[in-house]
Amino acid sequence: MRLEDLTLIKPAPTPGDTSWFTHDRFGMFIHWGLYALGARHEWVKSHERIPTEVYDKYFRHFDPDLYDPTLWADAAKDAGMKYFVITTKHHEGFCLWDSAYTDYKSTNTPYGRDILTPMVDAFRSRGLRTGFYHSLLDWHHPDYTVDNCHPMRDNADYIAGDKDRDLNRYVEYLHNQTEELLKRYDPVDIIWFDFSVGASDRFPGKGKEVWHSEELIRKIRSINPNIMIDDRLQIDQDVKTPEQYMPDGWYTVNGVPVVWEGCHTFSGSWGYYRDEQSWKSVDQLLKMLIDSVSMGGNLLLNVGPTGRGEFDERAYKRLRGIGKWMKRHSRSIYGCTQAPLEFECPRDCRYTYNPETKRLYLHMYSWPFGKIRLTGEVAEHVDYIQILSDASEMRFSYNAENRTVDIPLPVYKPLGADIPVLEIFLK
Ligand code: JFZ
Repeated sequence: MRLEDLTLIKPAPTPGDTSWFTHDRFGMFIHWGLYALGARHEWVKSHERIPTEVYDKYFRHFDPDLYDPTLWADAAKDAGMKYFVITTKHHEGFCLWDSAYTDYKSTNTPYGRDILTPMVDAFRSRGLRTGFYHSLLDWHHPDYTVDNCHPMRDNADYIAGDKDRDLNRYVEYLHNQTEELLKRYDPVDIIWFDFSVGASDRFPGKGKEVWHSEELIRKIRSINPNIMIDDRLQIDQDVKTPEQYMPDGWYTVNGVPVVWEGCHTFSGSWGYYRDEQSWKSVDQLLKMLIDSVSMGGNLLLNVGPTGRGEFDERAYKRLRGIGKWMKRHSRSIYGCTQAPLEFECPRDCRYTYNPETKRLYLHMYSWPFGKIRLTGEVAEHVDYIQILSDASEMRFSYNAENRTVDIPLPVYKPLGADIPVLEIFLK
Protein backbone atom coordinates (compact mmCIF):
# COMPACT_ATOMS: atom_id res chain seq x y z
CA MET A 1 0.00 0.00 0.00
CA ARG A 2 1.11 3.56 -0.62
CA LEU A 3 1.74 5.59 2.53
CA GLU A 4 -1.04 8.00 1.62
CA ASP A 5 -3.50 5.10 1.29
CA LEU A 6 -2.97 3.82 4.81
CA THR A 7 -5.82 4.24 7.34
CA LEU A 8 -5.38 7.27 9.59
CA ILE A 9 -8.11 8.04 12.13
CA LYS A 10 -9.33 11.65 12.02
CA PRO A 11 -11.66 13.08 14.71
CA ALA A 12 -15.13 14.40 13.87
CA PRO A 13 -15.15 18.13 13.00
CA THR A 14 -15.68 20.51 15.94
CA PRO A 15 -17.55 23.86 16.24
CA GLY A 16 -14.48 25.56 17.73
CA ASP A 17 -10.87 25.62 16.55
CA THR A 18 -9.18 22.44 17.80
CA SER A 19 -6.32 22.42 15.26
CA TRP A 20 -3.80 23.92 17.71
CA PHE A 21 -5.09 21.62 20.48
CA THR A 22 -4.63 18.35 18.59
CA HIS A 23 -1.15 19.53 17.61
CA ASP A 24 0.03 20.69 21.06
CA ARG A 25 -1.18 17.61 22.97
CA PHE A 26 0.02 18.55 26.47
CA GLY A 27 -1.37 21.06 28.98
CA MET A 28 -1.21 22.04 32.64
CA PHE A 29 -4.32 21.94 34.79
CA ILE A 30 -4.18 24.14 37.92
CA HIS A 31 -6.61 23.71 40.81
CA TRP A 32 -6.20 26.59 43.23
CA GLY A 33 -8.62 28.11 45.73
CA LEU A 34 -9.42 28.46 49.40
CA TYR A 35 -9.32 24.65 49.69
CA ALA A 36 -5.52 24.89 49.39
CA LEU A 37 -5.54 26.12 53.00
CA GLY A 38 -7.54 23.11 54.14
CA ALA A 39 -4.81 21.13 52.33
CA ARG A 40 -6.92 17.98 52.26
CA HIS A 41 -8.71 17.91 48.83
CA GLU A 42 -10.70 20.50 46.93
CA TRP A 43 -13.95 18.82 48.02
CA VAL A 44 -13.15 19.27 51.72
CA LYS A 45 -16.23 21.50 52.23
CA SER A 46 -18.48 18.76 50.83
CA HIS A 47 -16.62 15.79 52.29
CA GLU A 48 -16.71 17.26 55.81
CA ARG A 49 -20.13 18.94 55.49
CA ILE A 50 -18.59 22.30 56.45
CA PRO A 51 -21.11 25.19 56.70
CA THR A 52 -20.14 28.36 54.84
CA GLU A 53 -19.81 30.36 58.06
CA VAL A 54 -17.16 27.86 59.24
CA TYR A 55 -15.47 27.55 55.82
CA ASP A 56 -15.04 31.33 55.80
CA LYS A 57 -11.96 30.84 58.02
CA TYR A 58 -10.10 30.00 54.80
CA PHE A 59 -11.32 33.23 53.15
CA ARG A 60 -10.15 35.22 56.16
CA HIS A 61 -6.69 33.60 56.04
CA PHE A 62 -6.09 33.46 52.26
CA ASP A 63 -2.82 35.33 51.78
CA PRO A 64 -0.54 33.55 49.23
CA ASP A 65 2.45 35.80 49.82
CA LEU A 66 4.80 33.61 47.74
CA TYR A 67 2.51 33.58 44.70
CA ASP A 68 4.54 34.30 41.54
CA PRO A 69 2.78 33.04 38.37
CA THR A 70 5.93 33.57 36.30
CA LEU A 71 7.47 30.64 38.20
CA TRP A 72 4.41 28.54 37.41
CA ALA A 73 4.50 29.51 33.73
CA ASP A 74 8.22 28.74 33.50
CA ALA A 75 7.64 25.31 35.05
CA ALA A 76 4.83 24.54 32.59
CA LYS A 77 6.80 25.72 29.57
CA ASP A 78 9.95 23.84 30.64
CA ALA A 79 7.88 20.68 31.05
CA GLY A 80 6.76 21.02 27.43
CA MET A 81 3.20 22.08 28.19
CA LYS A 82 1.56 24.25 25.53
CA TYR A 83 -1.61 25.40 27.28
CA PHE A 84 -2.92 25.80 30.80
CA VAL A 85 -6.38 25.53 32.35
CA ILE A 86 -6.91 27.39 35.64
CA THR A 87 -9.85 27.06 38.01
CA THR A 88 -11.33 30.55 37.83
CA LYS A 89 -13.92 29.26 40.33
CA HIS A 90 -14.20 25.77 41.75
CA HIS A 91 -17.23 24.25 43.52
CA GLU A 92 -16.51 26.28 46.69
CA GLY A 93 -17.55 29.38 44.74
CA PHE A 94 -14.42 31.44 45.44
CA CYS A 95 -13.33 33.57 42.46
CA LEU A 96 -9.70 34.19 41.53
CA TRP A 97 -10.46 37.39 39.62
CA ASP A 98 -11.97 40.79 40.52
CA SER A 99 -15.48 39.93 39.41
CA ALA A 100 -18.17 42.62 39.39
CA TYR A 101 -20.75 40.01 40.36
CA THR A 102 -19.53 38.84 43.75
CA ASP A 103 -17.63 39.83 46.89
CA TYR A 104 -16.35 36.23 47.25
CA LYS A 105 -13.12 36.89 45.40
CA SER A 106 -9.38 37.14 45.95
CA THR A 107 -9.39 40.95 46.03
CA ASN A 108 -11.44 40.84 49.26
CA THR A 109 -9.14 38.43 51.10
CA PRO A 110 -6.07 39.48 53.10
CA TYR A 111 -4.13 38.95 49.87
CA GLY A 112 -6.18 41.80 48.44
CA ARG A 113 -5.28 41.36 44.79
CA ASP A 114 -6.51 39.83 41.52
CA ILE A 115 -4.92 36.39 41.12
CA LEU A 116 -6.02 35.65 37.55
CA THR A 117 -4.73 38.57 35.50
CA PRO A 118 -1.03 38.17 36.33
CA MET A 119 -1.37 34.43 35.78
CA VAL A 120 -2.88 34.81 32.31
CA ASP A 121 -0.22 37.41 31.45
CA ALA A 122 2.62 35.15 32.64
CA PHE A 123 1.48 32.08 30.72
CA ARG A 124 0.60 34.01 27.55
CA SER A 125 3.95 35.80 27.58
CA ARG A 126 5.57 32.36 27.37
CA GLY A 127 3.42 31.34 24.43
CA LEU A 128 0.97 29.08 26.25
CA ARG A 129 -2.70 29.15 25.37
CA THR A 130 -5.33 30.02 27.97
CA GLY A 131 -8.03 27.77 29.38
CA PHE A 132 -10.53 28.56 32.12
CA TYR A 133 -12.05 25.80 34.23
CA HIS A 134 -15.31 27.20 35.61
CA SER A 135 -17.40 25.26 38.08
CA LEU A 136 -21.13 24.95 37.38
CA LEU A 137 -21.58 23.92 41.01
CA ASP A 138 -21.35 26.67 43.60
CA TRP A 139 -21.46 25.82 47.29
CA HIS A 140 -21.32 29.48 48.36
CA HIS A 141 -23.87 31.31 46.20
CA PRO A 142 -27.06 31.99 48.23
CA ASP A 143 -29.36 30.84 45.42
CA TYR A 144 -27.57 27.57 44.70
CA THR A 145 -29.89 24.77 45.82
CA VAL A 146 -28.95 21.55 47.58
CA ASP A 147 -28.00 18.49 45.52
CA ASN A 148 -26.19 15.18 45.98
CA CYS A 149 -22.79 16.88 46.21
CA HIS A 150 -23.75 19.91 48.32
CA PRO A 151 -21.98 20.31 51.69
CA MET A 152 -25.38 20.84 53.39
CA ARG A 153 -27.05 17.76 51.87
CA ASP A 154 -27.55 16.22 55.33
CA ASN A 155 -28.73 19.41 57.03
CA ALA A 156 -32.53 19.41 57.16
CA ASP A 157 -32.79 23.07 58.21
CA TYR A 158 -30.55 24.17 55.33
CA ILE A 159 -32.42 21.99 52.86
CA ALA A 160 -35.70 23.53 54.04
CA GLY A 161 -34.28 26.90 52.98
CA ASP A 162 -34.28 25.81 49.34
CA LYS A 163 -37.86 27.09 49.06
CA ASP A 164 -36.44 30.61 49.32
CA ARG A 165 -33.57 30.01 46.89
CA ASP A 166 -34.01 30.97 43.23
CA LEU A 167 -31.74 28.66 41.21
CA ASN A 168 -32.39 30.69 38.05
CA ARG A 169 -30.88 33.70 39.79
CA TYR A 170 -27.74 31.59 40.34
CA VAL A 171 -27.76 30.52 36.68
CA GLU A 172 -27.96 34.19 35.64
CA TYR A 173 -24.88 34.76 37.85
CA LEU A 174 -23.15 31.81 36.14
CA HIS A 175 -23.89 33.26 32.69
CA ASN A 176 -22.86 36.77 33.71
CA GLN A 177 -19.52 35.62 35.14
CA THR A 178 -18.83 33.48 32.06
CA GLU A 179 -19.35 36.49 29.80
CA GLU A 180 -17.29 38.67 32.15
CA LEU A 181 -14.35 36.26 32.02
CA LEU A 182 -14.42 35.73 28.26
CA LYS A 183 -14.67 39.46 27.47
CA ARG A 184 -12.09 40.58 30.03
CA TYR A 185 -9.49 37.95 29.06
CA ASP A 186 -10.32 37.66 25.36
CA PRO A 187 -9.18 35.55 23.52
CA VAL A 188 -9.69 32.62 25.88
CA ASP A 189 -8.86 29.40 24.05
CA ILE A 190 -10.77 26.85 26.17
CA ILE A 191 -13.71 27.14 28.58
CA TRP A 192 -13.82 23.97 30.72
CA PHE A 193 -17.13 23.81 32.60
CA ASP A 194 -17.55 21.25 35.39
CA PHE A 195 -19.91 19.40 36.08
CA SER A 196 -23.54 18.34 35.75
CA VAL A 197 -24.92 16.56 38.84
CA GLY A 198 -27.08 13.43 38.65
CA ALA A 199 -30.51 13.20 40.30
CA SER A 200 -31.29 10.92 43.25
CA ASP A 201 -34.39 10.04 45.25
CA ARG A 202 -33.47 12.91 47.58
CA PHE A 203 -32.52 15.72 45.21
CA PRO A 204 -33.08 16.69 41.56
CA GLY A 205 -30.06 16.76 39.28
CA LYS A 206 -28.53 19.81 37.63
CA GLY A 207 -27.88 19.43 33.90
CA LYS A 208 -28.27 21.22 30.60
CA GLU A 209 -31.81 22.37 31.33
CA VAL A 210 -30.83 23.88 34.68
CA TRP A 211 -27.68 25.54 33.28
CA HIS A 212 -29.54 26.80 30.16
CA SER A 213 -26.59 25.22 28.36
CA GLU A 214 -27.77 25.92 24.80
CA GLU A 215 -28.19 29.64 25.56
CA LEU A 216 -24.85 29.76 27.38
CA ILE A 217 -23.04 28.12 24.46
CA ARG A 218 -24.60 30.62 22.04
CA LYS A 219 -23.43 33.53 24.24
CA ILE A 220 -19.92 32.07 24.46
CA ARG A 221 -19.58 31.55 20.73
CA SER A 222 -20.91 35.07 20.04
CA ILE A 223 -17.95 36.39 22.06
CA ASN A 224 -15.35 33.99 20.63
CA PRO A 225 -16.46 31.69 17.79
CA ASN A 226 -13.15 29.79 17.85
CA ILE A 227 -13.16 28.94 21.55
CA MET A 228 -13.14 25.29 22.61
CA ILE A 229 -15.92 24.21 24.97
CA ASP A 230 -15.81 20.93 26.90
CA ASP A 231 -18.61 18.39 27.31
CA ARG A 232 -19.71 18.93 30.90
CA LEU A 233 -22.57 21.32 30.13
CA GLN A 234 -24.18 18.05 28.95
CA ILE A 235 -24.04 19.17 25.32
CA ASP A 236 -21.00 17.78 23.49
CA GLN A 237 -18.99 20.54 21.86
CA ASP A 238 -15.27 20.45 21.06
CA VAL A 239 -13.60 17.99 23.41
CA LYS A 240 -14.48 14.93 25.51
CA THR A 241 -12.86 14.86 28.92
CA PRO A 242 -12.23 11.37 30.38
CA GLU A 243 -11.02 11.94 33.91
CA GLN A 244 -8.53 9.92 35.96
CA TYR A 245 -8.52 6.92 33.65
CA MET A 246 -6.82 5.94 30.39
CA PRO A 247 -9.19 4.94 27.57
CA ASP A 248 -8.48 1.64 25.77
CA GLY A 249 -8.35 3.38 22.40
CA TRP A 250 -9.30 6.58 20.57
CA TYR A 251 -12.25 8.05 22.48
CA THR A 252 -15.49 7.73 20.50
CA VAL A 253 -19.04 9.07 20.74
CA ASN A 254 -21.61 6.73 19.18
CA GLY A 255 -18.69 4.91 17.55
CA VAL A 256 -17.23 8.08 15.98
CA PRO A 257 -13.67 9.12 17.01
CA VAL A 258 -13.67 12.60 18.58
CA VAL A 259 -11.22 15.16 19.95
CA TRP A 260 -10.44 14.05 23.50
CA GLU A 261 -8.27 15.01 26.45
CA GLY A 262 -7.57 12.90 29.51
CA CYS A 263 -7.25 14.92 32.71
CA HIS A 264 -5.14 13.52 35.53
CA THR A 265 -3.54 14.40 38.83
CA PHE A 266 -0.01 13.84 40.05
CA SER A 267 -1.47 12.39 43.25
CA GLY A 268 -4.94 11.51 44.54
CA SER A 269 -6.24 15.06 44.68
CA TRP A 270 -6.77 18.00 42.31
CA GLY A 271 -6.40 20.57 45.05
CA TYR A 272 -3.32 20.69 47.29
CA TYR A 273 -3.42 17.74 49.69
CA ARG A 274 -0.44 17.88 52.03
CA ASP A 275 -0.61 14.35 53.48
CA GLU A 276 -1.70 12.43 50.34
CA GLN A 277 1.10 10.17 49.22
CA SER A 278 -0.06 8.47 45.98
CA TRP A 279 2.21 10.53 43.71
CA LYS A 280 2.83 9.03 40.28
CA SER A 281 6.42 8.57 39.05
CA VAL A 282 7.88 10.48 36.11
CA ASP A 283 7.94 7.19 34.19
CA GLN A 284 4.21 6.68 34.79
CA LEU A 285 3.41 10.27 33.84
CA LEU A 286 5.44 10.12 30.62
CA LYS A 287 3.72 6.87 29.67
CA MET A 288 0.33 8.54 30.29
CA LEU A 289 1.31 11.30 27.86
CA ILE A 290 2.65 8.85 25.25
CA ASP A 291 -0.34 6.52 25.65
CA SER A 292 -2.74 9.46 25.17
CA VAL A 293 -1.07 10.66 21.97
CA SER A 294 -0.76 7.08 20.65
CA MET A 295 -4.57 7.02 20.78
CA GLY A 296 -5.03 10.49 19.24
CA GLY A 297 -5.64 12.28 22.55
CA ASN A 298 -4.26 15.01 24.80
CA LEU A 299 -3.07 14.95 28.39
CA LEU A 300 -4.04 17.69 30.86
CA LEU A 301 -1.88 17.18 33.94
CA ASN A 302 -2.85 18.91 37.17
CA VAL A 303 -0.92 20.88 39.78
CA GLY A 304 -2.53 21.94 43.07
CA PRO A 305 -0.57 24.92 44.45
CA THR A 306 -0.22 25.49 48.21
CA GLY A 307 -1.83 28.17 50.37
CA ARG A 308 1.41 30.19 50.13
CA GLY A 309 1.01 30.27 46.32
CA GLU A 310 3.73 27.82 45.38
CA PHE A 311 3.86 24.57 43.45
CA ASP A 312 4.59 21.62 45.74
CA GLU A 313 8.23 20.48 45.51
CA ARG A 314 6.87 17.03 44.61
CA ALA A 315 5.17 18.63 41.59
CA TYR A 316 8.27 20.58 40.55
CA LYS A 317 10.36 17.39 40.69
CA ARG A 318 7.97 15.59 38.34
CA LEU A 319 7.61 18.56 36.00
CA ARG A 320 11.39 18.76 35.73
CA GLY A 321 11.59 15.03 35.01
CA ILE A 322 8.96 15.32 32.28
CA GLY A 323 10.74 18.34 30.83
CA LYS A 324 14.06 16.46 30.70
CA TRP A 325 12.49 13.79 28.48
CA MET A 326 10.46 16.30 26.42
CA LYS A 327 13.59 18.35 25.66
CA ARG A 328 14.83 15.57 23.32
CA HIS A 329 11.59 13.76 22.56
CA SER A 330 8.82 16.35 22.05
CA ARG A 331 8.97 15.61 18.28
CA SER A 332 7.19 12.33 19.08
CA ILE A 333 4.38 14.26 20.84
CA TYR A 334 3.71 17.59 19.11
CA GLY A 335 1.94 17.22 15.78
CA CYS A 336 1.58 13.47 16.36
CA THR A 337 -1.41 11.20 16.54
CA GLN A 338 -2.33 7.51 16.36
CA ALA A 339 -0.28 5.59 13.79
CA PRO A 340 -1.96 4.11 10.69
CA LEU A 341 -4.19 1.19 11.66
CA GLU A 342 -2.18 -1.15 9.42
CA PHE A 343 0.95 -0.71 11.54
CA GLU A 344 1.38 -3.48 14.10
CA CYS A 345 3.18 -2.18 17.19
CA PRO A 346 5.85 -4.41 18.79
CA ARG A 347 5.31 -5.72 22.33
CA ASP A 348 5.87 -3.23 25.19
CA CYS A 349 5.95 -0.33 22.70
CA ARG A 350 3.74 2.56 21.58
CA TYR A 351 3.64 4.22 18.18
CA THR A 352 2.91 7.86 17.55
CA TYR A 353 2.91 9.28 14.03
CA ASN A 354 3.37 12.69 12.45
CA PRO A 355 1.38 12.65 9.17
CA GLU A 356 2.98 15.91 8.01
CA THR A 357 6.59 14.81 8.34
CA LYS A 358 5.74 11.15 7.71
CA ARG A 359 7.78 10.10 10.71
CA LEU A 360 6.81 7.21 12.95
CA TYR A 361 7.91 7.15 16.59
CA LEU A 362 8.49 3.88 18.39
CA HIS A 363 8.41 4.42 22.17
CA MET A 364 10.14 1.49 23.86
CA TYR A 365 8.65 0.80 27.31
CA SER A 366 11.13 -2.05 27.72
CA TRP A 367 14.53 -2.68 26.07
CA PRO A 368 14.53 -6.15 24.47
CA PHE A 369 17.74 -8.12 24.21
CA GLY A 370 19.47 -8.19 20.84
CA LYS A 371 16.91 -6.76 18.42
CA ILE A 372 13.45 -5.41 17.85
CA ARG A 373 11.40 -6.57 14.83
CA LEU A 374 8.84 -4.56 12.87
CA THR A 375 6.39 -6.76 11.03
CA GLY A 376 3.78 -6.43 8.27
CA GLU A 377 2.82 -3.23 6.48
CA VAL A 378 5.13 -0.96 8.47
CA ALA A 379 8.18 -2.94 7.29
CA GLU A 380 7.42 -1.90 3.71
CA HIS A 381 7.79 1.79 4.52
CA VAL A 382 10.99 2.07 6.57
CA ASP A 383 13.56 4.35 4.97
CA TYR A 384 15.84 5.41 7.85
CA ILE A 385 15.91 4.97 11.63
CA GLN A 386 17.60 6.96 14.37
CA ILE A 387 17.45 7.14 18.12
CA LEU A 388 15.54 10.36 18.71
CA SER A 389 17.49 11.53 21.76
CA ASP A 390 20.86 11.81 19.97
CA ALA A 391 20.03 11.27 16.26
CA SER A 392 22.35 8.24 16.21
CA GLU A 393 21.62 5.92 13.29
CA MET A 394 20.01 2.55 13.95
CA ARG A 395 20.87 0.22 11.12
CA PHE A 396 18.29 -2.37 10.13
CA SER A 397 17.73 -5.27 7.75
CA TYR A 398 14.59 -5.71 5.65
CA ASN A 399 13.32 -9.15 4.68
CA ALA A 400 10.93 -8.82 1.72
CA GLU A 401 9.78 -12.44 1.94
CA ASN A 402 8.75 -12.23 5.60
CA ARG A 403 7.82 -8.50 5.42
CA THR A 404 9.97 -7.78 8.47
CA VAL A 405 12.52 -5.21 9.53
CA ASP A 406 15.05 -6.28 12.17
CA ILE A 407 16.76 -3.56 14.18
CA PRO A 408 19.78 -4.84 16.14
CA LEU A 409 19.94 -3.30 19.62
CA PRO A 410 22.94 -2.68 21.86
CA VAL A 411 22.77 -4.48 25.18
CA TYR A 412 22.19 -1.24 27.09
CA LYS A 413 19.50 1.29 26.21
CA PRO A 414 20.82 4.71 25.18
CA LEU A 415 21.74 7.18 27.89
CA GLY A 416 19.55 10.22 28.50
CA ALA A 417 16.31 8.51 27.57
CA ASP A 418 14.25 6.98 30.35
CA ILE A 419 11.87 5.94 27.61
CA PRO A 420 13.91 5.49 24.41
CA VAL A 421 12.26 6.48 21.13
CA LEU A 422 13.20 5.38 17.62
CA GLU A 423 12.43 7.98 14.96
CA ILE A 424 11.48 6.04 11.82
CA PHE A 425 11.50 7.95 8.53
CA LEU A 426 8.89 6.44 6.22
CA LYS A 427 8.79 6.21 2.43
C1 JFZ B 1 -14.62 17.20 38.83
C2 JFZ B 1 -14.43 18.00 40.12
O1 JFZ B 1 -15.42 17.61 41.04
C3 JFZ B 1 -13.05 17.74 40.67
O2 JFZ B 1 -12.88 18.46 41.87
C4 JFZ B 1 -12.02 18.20 39.62
O3 JFZ B 1 -12.19 19.58 39.39
C5 JFZ B 1 -12.26 17.39 38.34
C6 JFZ B 1 -11.34 17.85 37.22
O4 JFZ B 1 -13.60 17.55 37.88
O5 JFZ B 1 -14.56 15.82 39.14
C7 JFZ B 1 -15.57 15.02 38.72
C8 JFZ B 1 -16.56 15.44 37.87
C9 JFZ B 1 -17.55 14.56 37.48
C10 JFZ B 1 -17.55 13.28 37.98
C11 JFZ B 1 -16.56 12.86 38.85
C12 JFZ B 1 -15.57 13.73 39.22
N1 JFZ B 1 -18.59 12.36 37.59
O6 JFZ B 1 -19.50 12.77 36.84
O7 JFZ B 1 -18.55 11.18 38.06
